[in-house]
Amino acid sequence: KKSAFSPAALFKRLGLRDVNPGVFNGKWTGNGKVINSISPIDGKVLGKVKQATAEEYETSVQAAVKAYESWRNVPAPRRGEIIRQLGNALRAAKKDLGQLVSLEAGKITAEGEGEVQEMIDICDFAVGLSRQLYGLTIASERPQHRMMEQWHPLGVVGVITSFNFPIAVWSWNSALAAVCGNSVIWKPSGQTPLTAIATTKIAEKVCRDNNIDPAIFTLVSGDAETVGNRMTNDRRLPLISATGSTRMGRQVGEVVSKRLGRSLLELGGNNAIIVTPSASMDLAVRGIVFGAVGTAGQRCTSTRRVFAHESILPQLTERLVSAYKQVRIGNPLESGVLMGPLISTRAVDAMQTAIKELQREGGKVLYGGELLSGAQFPGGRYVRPCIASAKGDYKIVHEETFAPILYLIPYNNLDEAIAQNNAVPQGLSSAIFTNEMREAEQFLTCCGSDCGIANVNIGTSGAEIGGAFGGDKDTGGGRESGSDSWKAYMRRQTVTINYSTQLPLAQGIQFGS
Ligand code: UN1
Repeated sequence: KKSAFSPAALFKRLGLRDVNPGVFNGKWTGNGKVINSISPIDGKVLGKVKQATAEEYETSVQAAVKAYESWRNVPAPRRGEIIRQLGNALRAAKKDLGQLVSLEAGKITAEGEGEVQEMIDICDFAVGLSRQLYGLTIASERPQHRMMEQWHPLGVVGVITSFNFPIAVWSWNSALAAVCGNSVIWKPSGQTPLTAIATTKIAEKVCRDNNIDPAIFTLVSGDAETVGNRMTNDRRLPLISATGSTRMGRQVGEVVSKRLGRSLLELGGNNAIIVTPSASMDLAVRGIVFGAVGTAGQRCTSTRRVFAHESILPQLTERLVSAYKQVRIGNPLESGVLMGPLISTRAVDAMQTAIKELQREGGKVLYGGELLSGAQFPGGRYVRPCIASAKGDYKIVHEETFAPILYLIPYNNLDEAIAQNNAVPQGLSSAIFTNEMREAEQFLTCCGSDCGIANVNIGTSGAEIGGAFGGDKDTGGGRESGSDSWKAYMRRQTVTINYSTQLPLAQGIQFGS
């Protein structure tokens, strides 16, 4: 009997094979190390990917530079048209690509498709943006002078992505970078190389249909040594946009800043929800469960800490435990399943270590946390999501464990809860559930949450693409996706034009006669 997630037909539709070249720079190549893409669903090999050699990295950068040099001359709205077509191609492939995300990253179907929807949304956003790359005009202090600023493309943008949003984060960067006139060189996660290949094939076809050099969307699969480090050190890449752990981001940031390049970092989160006595318990429970259990706790926006007012903590705990008991765990492609596997057995180990550490510090497991075994949980990556009681100052609570562990922490007054929200190194997402206008507003003041994302009566995860996405402190400071994040992919040029017959100097300086 064939297993429910036999990928053969899907692979064919997406142009994948058993062994796939993992480098695209106008041509598909890959003569480096061959890696396995392992499905976390059953721990079996989904397919093989031939990664880049050092020489192929070099050829790829050259191809991306060359593609940029003609792409930057294509008018921005015309670049938008290519991205509009990319959005439509993604619409057509939504189910297939979503399923591949499920196979390779272990997301449930709704979340796999949701990831593709984020790609479609950012394409739409970028199309509009392609006619709105506005600069300012500025009043000059000199007569018959005009000042303005204009935005030019940067060049080749390096994009490093993580397994948990294996393609959406590429699209946030690439759709914007492309309408801004840049080309992109992409190093995908070694855990999700097939989704990267399938996505690049879709982008390649759109380019070819339009006679655009497809190397504007260059792909270089490979490890840190062969590809990642070369990218961060490469002066031909003026911007490196990297998503992943704080440890990785610190390295990237250091190396890139040493050559005075720009980096756009989306690193760890340690996101908290504050639940006040006036909150709607129903909303809070739903927000917390989606934030903590969704994507098996492997979003950078996942809810990891809950600060509940001590008067409602017992009730909230009970509601959460009973909601957790309803969560169906299993093959993420099966309907009704809400939580799939963790990405790797290493992630399972990290979760177990964190739980032990928590207990050592005095915390208690209130529900779950264990590794699941048995025929319906093959591959050793399925866990029961964990609810634990904790204190805000435990060391482990200040760390981001990329797994479904939720720390429940009592608080007594809101100032203290906000202080604890802010007491961790990370600063990505945060939320308050309250029906008290004063509490909500306090949370949003300059003395409130210190995170890049602050929500009221919405959980910490599941942001729309229209806002700027990112956070401060150890989260890295980058903002990507919506709002004016496009400016990160362009260089600003201030222009002063003199249309008089004199040469007046600024600040009224007289220089000679
Ligand atoms: C990530 O986990 O790296 O806000 C990105 C969210 C998603 C994106 C998460 N839209 O949860």
